[in-house]
Amino acid sequence: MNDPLSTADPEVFELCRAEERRQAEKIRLIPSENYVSKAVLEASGTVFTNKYSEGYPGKRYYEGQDFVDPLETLTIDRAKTLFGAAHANVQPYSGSPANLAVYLAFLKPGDKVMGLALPMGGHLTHGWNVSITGKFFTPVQYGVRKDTGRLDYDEIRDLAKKERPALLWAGGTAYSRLWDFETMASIARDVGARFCADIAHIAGLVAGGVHPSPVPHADVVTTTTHKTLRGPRGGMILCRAEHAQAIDRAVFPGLQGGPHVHNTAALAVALKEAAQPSFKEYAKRVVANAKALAAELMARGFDVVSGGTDNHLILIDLTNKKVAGKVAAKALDKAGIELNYNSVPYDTRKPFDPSGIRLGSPAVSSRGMGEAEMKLIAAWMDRVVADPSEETAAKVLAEVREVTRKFPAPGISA
Ligand code: DSN
Repeated sequence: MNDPLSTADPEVFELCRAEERRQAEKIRLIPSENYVSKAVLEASGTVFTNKYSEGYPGKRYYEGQDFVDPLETLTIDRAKTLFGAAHANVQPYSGSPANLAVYLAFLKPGDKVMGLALPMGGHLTHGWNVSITGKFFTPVQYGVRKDTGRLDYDEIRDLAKKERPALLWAGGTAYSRLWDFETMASIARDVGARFCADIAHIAGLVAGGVHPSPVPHADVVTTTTHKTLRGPRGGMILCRAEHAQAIDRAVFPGLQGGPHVHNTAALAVALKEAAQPSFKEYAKRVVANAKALAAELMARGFDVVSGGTDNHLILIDLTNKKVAGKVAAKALDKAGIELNYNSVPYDTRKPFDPSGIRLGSPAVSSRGMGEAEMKLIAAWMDRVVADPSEETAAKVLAEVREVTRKFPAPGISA
């Protein structure tokens, strides 16, 4: 029972080592991914994984919470301070369960929910039809404008007035512009809806002060903890004091059993890191890098949706390049550049074979890459998209390796 992993299970050990090498060698551009610090990794691999802690600090259903209670309380306090929130629940297993807790807290089955449509850059759990949230509730979906690729708040207001949803979502997974949370809150107020901002993608930018915060405006704010926030896999809910009890009851016992306490430990560490001045610098670098990369790509004729980015994310329609998103993503992966194929607004192709690719700067910025490297990345992408052959991919891969060697990946000693 005390053998190290390399002896106890060489097969799994080797897969872990190989994944470490892969993450160190690649240019990782999937905008929802990052590198956590060594300290966050260490905290997530602790004996807290052995502990059951159903309930909340001071009110548990199992004994032995001597160190879990202070840990969860510390994590809650750090989350509240970092985001200026009245209440925090740090138990959701991830973003989707956090969002489901919002439904359970405020809605009855069949109630109307309004969110940004998935193909327009939204998230499954904001009422998309294949999700439980689109099946058990009545979805109304808004989009982005075809001519600008941006939200039109007047259109959203008109739709909300017509449909009168019980819950209005802001937030998405492929929207590269700032959210006007104040206006979204006023729309919700006008129609008597609860307003929830899902900041999974931009939580680190909000914490770092480079994206406006929804906390003063929203009833509830949900997030994952592992994207720009650079914490462990998990979710978190922030809310007004008046909603604290409803949210806590929805998470436990409404949806979940025991929290994953080892992840709570890692989240506490990540929240401490995100409160440091260096994290503000990181958040600024993320946005500066995304803007630089988008500008370089546009200069090379790439059709960046909405004409640029305000955050960490870039969505590209490859129709003018005459390459499908999946073909480009697979060729780029062979070239050591990892991103994902993605639908673009008003896509005429299917979601599993769409017209676009989605990329972003959180992980490369964590490695300390800057605008010079963004120029290189744009040039490599241009070469591979122009010629998605094995030969070009191999040539680019050799150059990618040269550069990744100079920027050690956080948390990885290999
Ligand atoms: N899977 C996440 C993303 O990549 O954006 C959203 O849940």
